[in-house]
Parts: sequence; C-alpha cells; structure tokens
Amino acid sequence: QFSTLTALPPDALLGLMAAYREDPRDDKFDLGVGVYRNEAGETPVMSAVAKAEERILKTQTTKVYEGPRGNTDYCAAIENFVFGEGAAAVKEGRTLSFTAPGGCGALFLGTGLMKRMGVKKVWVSNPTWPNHPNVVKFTGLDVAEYAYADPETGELDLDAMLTDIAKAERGDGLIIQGPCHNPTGIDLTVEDWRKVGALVKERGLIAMLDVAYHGFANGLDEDVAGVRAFIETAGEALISYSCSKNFGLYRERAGCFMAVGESAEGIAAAATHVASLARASYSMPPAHGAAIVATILGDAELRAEWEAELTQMRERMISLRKSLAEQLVSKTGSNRLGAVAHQNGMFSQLPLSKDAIAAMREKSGLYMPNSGRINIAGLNTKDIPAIAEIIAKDA
Ligand code: PLP
Ligand code: TYF
Repeated sequence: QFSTLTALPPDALLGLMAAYREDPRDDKFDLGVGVYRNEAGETPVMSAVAKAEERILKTQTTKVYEGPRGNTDYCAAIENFVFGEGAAAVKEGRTLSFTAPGGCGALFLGTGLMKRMGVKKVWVSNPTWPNHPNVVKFTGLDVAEYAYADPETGELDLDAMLTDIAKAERGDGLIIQGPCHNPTGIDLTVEDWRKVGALVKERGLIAMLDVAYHGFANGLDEDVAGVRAFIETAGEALISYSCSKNFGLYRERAGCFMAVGESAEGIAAAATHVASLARASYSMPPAHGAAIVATILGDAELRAEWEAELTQMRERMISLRKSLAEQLVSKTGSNRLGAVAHQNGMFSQLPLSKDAIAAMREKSGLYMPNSGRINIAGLNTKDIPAIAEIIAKDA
C-alpha cells in the first residue's frame, strides 16, 4: 500500500548538513543548521547541565508519568522568566503553563489552542523560521505573512509590519518571534513591542510570542522586556518557550507552552483545551530536560554557573558579529552588510542571490541555506577573514 505515497522533497537544511559532511575539502565552513558552537566548532553539554544530570541520576526514585503539565517546578521557573518574579497575572491565576516537547511542541499546542478559539488564519513574519508555517498548516489553519524587515538595510520595517497586521481580521492568529529573530537577527525594540501589542488588542487578534533564544541577545532580563511590554499593552498572549538553545538541551526536547489572559476563568478553560491537545498527540511530555532546567534554576550555585556560561556564549556571538561585519565592510568597500554587527543572536540573513550562495558552496566550500541565513555561532576567529573574503567576492 505504501506505493500510494508520493515521496516528499527532502528538508533543505538537513540536505545542506549532509552535503557539508560529504564535502572532502579541508577548507570548508558550515554556517547552516542553527545550533550554538564554541570556538572549536563543538556543541558541548553545558557544565551546569552535566551537574544537574548527575544530581537527578542520584536522587530520582521513579519514572512514573508526571501528569499532563509535566514538571510543575519547571513550569513555574519558566513563568518567572517570562512574566517576571511575583507577576500579578501569575498570582491572580491568569496564566497557564505546560511542559512541552521542545519549543516546537509548544508551538503545536499554541496553534491547536488557536484553532479551538476559532482562529482560521495565522500571520507569520516574512521571512520566518520555516517550521512556523509548517506547524500552522499541519493544524489545518491558513498562513498569511506580515512584512518584517528590509533585506537591503537589514533593519526592521515597523511601519510595513503594522500596516500588514492591521489588515488581519478580528480573531486571526499571529506569531511574533521574541529575541533573536530566526532568520534575520532583527528584533523589535520595547517601544515597537508596545505598538504591536496595542494594535493586536485594537484588532482583536490572538498572538503567540515565540521565545527560542532567551539570553542570546542582550541578557536574561533585557531579552524579555519586549515580551512583557507586549503583554502589558495587549493584555493577552500565548507564549512558546524553548530551552533547546539557552540550556543546550536540543535533543532532550525541553519547551514550555504558556498563556496569559485577562480572566482566571478564561485561562482555566484554556488549560483544559491545552491538556486535551497534549493528550491526543504525545499524551505526556518528556521529563528529563525539564528536570535539568528545574534543578539548575532551583539552585543558586548551578543557576549562577549556567548564567555565566550563557553570558560567555552571548558575548562570543556578539564579538563574532562585530568582527565579521568589520571584515565585510572593509572587503566590500560598502556598508551594505554592516548591519550584521548589531543584529541579535545566532542568525543574520545576508541579501545574496541563490546563484551567489551556490557559487560560494561549490567554489569555496562555504555552506549556508538558500535564504542567505548564516549561523553566527558557526564562525570562529581564525576563519572570519577567509569567510568574509568568500562572501565579499560574490556579494
Ligand atoms: N522557534 C524558533 C524561531 C526556532 O528557531 C526554534 C529552533 O530551533 C524553535 C522555535 C524551537 O526549537 P525546539 O523545538 O528545538 O525547542
Ligand atoms: O533554524 C534552525 O536551524 C534551528 C534548528 O526542522 C532547526 O532552529 C532547524 C530545522 C528544524 C528544526 C530545528
């Protein structure tokens, strides 16, 4: 019966990873898939994570299901991250949180909840992470795009963004990325978040804020200031949170789905729907990654160790950005690619043609997806001059 299926095209990013691995050249550079790397090109287990795991192994007594919300200490810790310690909404029971299988699992719960709320269409930024439209369509909802950044200047086009969001119909859904927009690295300022929040409220839209790189832009508090400003003005939001990047827990699938609303009754009803979406799909969330995060955030020493390592990772990316941008500006003799210096997090999107990107891969062994997105953490100090040279030649 399987012959009734037509094979789907392979995932472009996974294909690029395979092509890189098979490239026999010694001088090759991988700026493809979005995982953090250190100067040696490795993605090690963070030291606080390793210590937390040891502790968990020594103290755990059972593997029995935790329940549909998963690890409730973890949920509370992530709520504190997003809403702030002692937030009124949490005290008043106007929030909900579920441990989810990764940030993507949280996005899945969020689009599912949107559907239960009568949403038919979900607006995503142009460009965005391809899995956003993917999850929206899988849920059976239509996708629309709002303008986001100007590829030529590498800056946010807030007016165009607001103009498009204003076209949404009452009850439409919207996904907005938190810090470190994937793929552009271009973020909203706190003031921008307020404006978008006010418009979302005025138009009666249902927004999901996707926080997948908390701590990668400017700091743990700084990076959620915009999200909190949005919640303040809009009054309601769904939030998907991922610990894949900031705790380096990729394969453990540690995410959290949250919502905040204006009434405790509404949120209590929403929680029953989130539980039913979880039950019908993966039933119970994975425990290990969430236990690691709860152990770290519940222990002052481990937390300080994690924060220090996260700071190191962030500072490394900021310094790589500055250095790449300097080299690009000097080698192209133009400021066109200079915005890379002040964009945020792991990605920037270079305004390069598909032909130029193919030429860089074939002639020079520089791998990036056709979108022109580069993984900043895939750079290292030693290779930056060579990489800037290759890009400048074809830019
Ligand atoms: N949202 C964005 C924008 C991402 O880039 C990612 C990245 O991997 C995720 C969500 C979720 O990741 P994960 O499901 O691995 O936690
Ligand atoms: O955008 C990225 O590269 C990361 C990793 O289906 C990723 O977010 C890529 C593709 C995918 C899941 C994760």
